[in-house]
Order: sequence, then structure tokens, then C-alpha cells
Amino acid sequence: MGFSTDAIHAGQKPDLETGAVMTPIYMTSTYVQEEIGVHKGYEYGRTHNLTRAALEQNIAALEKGKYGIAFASGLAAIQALMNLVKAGDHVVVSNNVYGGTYRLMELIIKDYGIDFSWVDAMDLDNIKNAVKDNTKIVYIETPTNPMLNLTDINAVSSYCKEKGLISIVDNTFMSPYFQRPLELGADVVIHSSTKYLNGHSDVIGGMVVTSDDKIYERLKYIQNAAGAVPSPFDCWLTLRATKTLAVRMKQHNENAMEIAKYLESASFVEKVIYPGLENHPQHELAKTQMTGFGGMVSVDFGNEEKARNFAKRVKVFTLAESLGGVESLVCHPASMTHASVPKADREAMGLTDSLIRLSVGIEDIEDLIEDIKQAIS
Ligand code: P1T
Repeated sequence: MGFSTDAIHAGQKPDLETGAVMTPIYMTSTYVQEEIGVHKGYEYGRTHNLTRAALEQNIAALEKGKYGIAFASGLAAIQALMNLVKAGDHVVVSNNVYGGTYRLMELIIKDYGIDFSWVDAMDLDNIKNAVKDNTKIVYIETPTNPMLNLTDINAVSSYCKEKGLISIVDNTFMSPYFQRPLELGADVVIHSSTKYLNGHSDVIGGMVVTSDDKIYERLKYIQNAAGAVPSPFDCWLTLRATKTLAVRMKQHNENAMEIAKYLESASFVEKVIYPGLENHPQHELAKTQMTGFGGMVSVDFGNEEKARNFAKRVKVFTLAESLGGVESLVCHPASMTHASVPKADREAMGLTDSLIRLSVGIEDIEDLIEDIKQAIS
């Protein structure tokens, strides 16, 4: 089936009792047992929920994976993935990831005795050089938040297979519409479904997809045992949202491309970062592993005051954390999403105090460009 056909139908069939075409929201924490141990296969809401199961199957189909496992947030999904390793193990991570991912790994999970190496994953040799005897996972985000650096998913996955390591890709920025890491050889995909998958800025959620039976069984066990499950209502909203993922992503991509080109031509800004621009250092890789370039554009204004003024002056763009919603957002990563990353580490990767991140929405492009024009005038 094509992407949109799967997006609209996968995981969903008319309700057996009523024939309702849309998956019901099973708002229940528990299920009746006729006698002790005799039931319909559903015992407790943390363990089983049919709205959640529909969403899990839906996203698994979009990522071309066998299994989906839903979590209460993107970070809850990452926390669950870090339960695949134990004290004494080592994980290699791309040095530019969402600030909360860095905070979770470096400031919380590290205390459990798990060691992390942060590497520039644009160069596979850096990953190879960081791998040790106790390495179990290579975790990459591509494109990265907010520098939009790319990692060659196929090259990293092949290397991980050869070494018996689990390769995990955070695919939040592209969504499965533009990039499918499992098809490129990765073992696991993780999403903050808060972003493009849900796309309407009204749900916090996380999703993991894999085709590996063993990883799935372990994660399914962790999902229930650790319990960071999403509410049935949030699952339903996300399931409703993936039906329009393709049309939304096309428009995000089209608008972001126009904005990136416009900003590039504006003398006011120092640097525009967008994988769709030919001057992006990994534009060729972008064209091979992605089928579009997404809705995220980062802009370095050269000095912090200009960046702050821009964020203050825009009117259609809203100054807020998060991304991937239908509405355009502007964010100052150094003080907002990446404040927990030490300043020296931030600056080493180009995440300066003068950098602004745009999550380009699907409003009319003329209004977005006009808004940017009036803000920089
Ligand atoms: O916010 P949550 O659903 O827990 O997802 C965490 C997360 C994971 N991975 C990536 C690539 C992310 O961007 C995020 C969350 N990011 C933001 C809130 C942000 O504004 O960048």
C-alpha cells in the first residue's frame, strides 16, 4: 500500500460491536474477568489498550516496521530504550541531539552506571573510534536538533550489524514520510510523536518502531513494567493526525524551502541551515536518504541581539518550544531547548547564542515571508 493509504487505514478496522468506522477511545483502566483467570485477553489498561494498539500498528506500518510501541513522551521512549542496556555498558551518541535527550542520558541514566560517548556522527570514523568492547548501542539523531547535521543511516547501520551493536535513529525531524531508517538498515526508530506525527501541538507522546522480535519483546515488557504509557485519548488524537501526515509534510517542506531560500538572499542573516539548500554540506546525503528536506530551518543572525529581536518581532511565528505542528514556531535553542547542554559544547557544534530555529508551519507562505520581512526590516 502507498504511504497515505497506510496512514489512513493501517491498524484500524470497523469496531466489531457497532461497526463504528473510527477507532473508539477505550477510556478504561481495567477489564472484566468472568471468573479468576477467564477474560477476553484484556486485563489492565497499562498492559492492554485497543486505541493504543491501533496507533502502534499504524506507525509501525508507516515506518515499514513489524512492531510499534507507544510511550507517554519522546523522552519516555528514549528512557525505555536505555533499559536495553545495563550498568557497565557503553552507548555512542551523536553529539548534537535534542537537549532533553542529552540531559536524560548524561545527567540521569549515566548515574545508573551506563557510559556515554558523544561524537560528531557526521563522520562514521568518529563512531568507529568511540566504540569499545562494552558498547551496546549507537544512537543517532538525523537531521539533528537544531543544527540539522545528517548521519549516513545506511553506513552506521551496516557498521552496527557487523559489530553486533543496536542502531537507533531518532526520526522525529523527518517523520516516516521523508525518511525511513528501518529500510536503511537501522534496528530501531524512535519518535517524539509530540512533533510531526501528531502535528497539531496538542499531545505529548513517543513511539518506538522495530522489526527485531527480541528487541520488541524486551521493549513491550519494559512498556508495561515501567509503565510510561500514553492515554487512550492522546493515542486517538495521534491516530487521527497521521491520516494527514503526507499532506502536512509536503506543505511543511514546500514552505520551509521557500523560507530558507528567502533568508539566504537576505543580507541580514549570517547563515541559513536547511538540508534542502545546495550549500548544506550534506545536501547530497540528504537527497539519498530522505525524500524531502522537512520543515525545520535554523538561522544564525551573527549576534544575539539580532536573534532576540527577531524572535520578539515575528507575529505569525510564535515564540515557543517544540516543533512539527501546523503552526509556525520560533525558538532560541541556546536558552530554550538546549539550555542543559554546557555552553562550550553548544558552541563547539555551532549552536551559538545567535542561532534561531524555525519550525515552519503550513500557513500561507506569503504570510510567513511577510512576517519574516517585517521582523528583519
Ligand atoms: O518532548 P518529548 O515528546 O518528550 O520528545 C523529546 C524529543 C526527542 N527527540 C527529538 C528530536 C526532540 O526534538 C524532542 C523534543 N524536542 C523539543 C521539545 C524541541 O523543542 O526541540
